[in-house]
Amino acid sequence: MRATRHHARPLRPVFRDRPVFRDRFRCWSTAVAMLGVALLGACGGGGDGDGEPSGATATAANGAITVEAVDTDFQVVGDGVLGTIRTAAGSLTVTLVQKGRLAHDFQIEGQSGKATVQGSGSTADASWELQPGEYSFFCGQPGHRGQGMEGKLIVA
Ligand SMILES: [Cu+2]
Repeated sequence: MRATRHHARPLRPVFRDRPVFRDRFRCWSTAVAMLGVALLGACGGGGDGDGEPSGATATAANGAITVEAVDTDFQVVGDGVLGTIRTAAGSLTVTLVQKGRLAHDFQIEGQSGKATVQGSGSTADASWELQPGEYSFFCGQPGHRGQGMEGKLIVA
């Protein structure tokens, strides 16, 4: 039975003498450091209020970002609930990856177009041309947004 998606990960390098594991650890620790920066960024706004989504902030690189759809959240690839996406004005392409069992989509409030995934492991993408501003992103499947499949999109 593989009922959970928990991965036990070592907290510190235990295979210092073995290059393969050392490299793997370095990669992993870089990811953790990046997530830490993202979390700091999410908290660094100075308490600007109630509308703040919980979860990590992820920045789209070169107008593209990959988002995982888990059944009750959007997540940053690798780990963590996605709360906020930051991107530069212009084109944004979101690749949605199905990591759950229910159908999911990714939409931006007030913008047409969406990426929809169905079967396990499927991917879909959609692109938008965005002016600077704050938007909301969400899953439009019935009930999903209310369960937490939403976040903020900051276009600067
Ligand atoms: Cu959904």
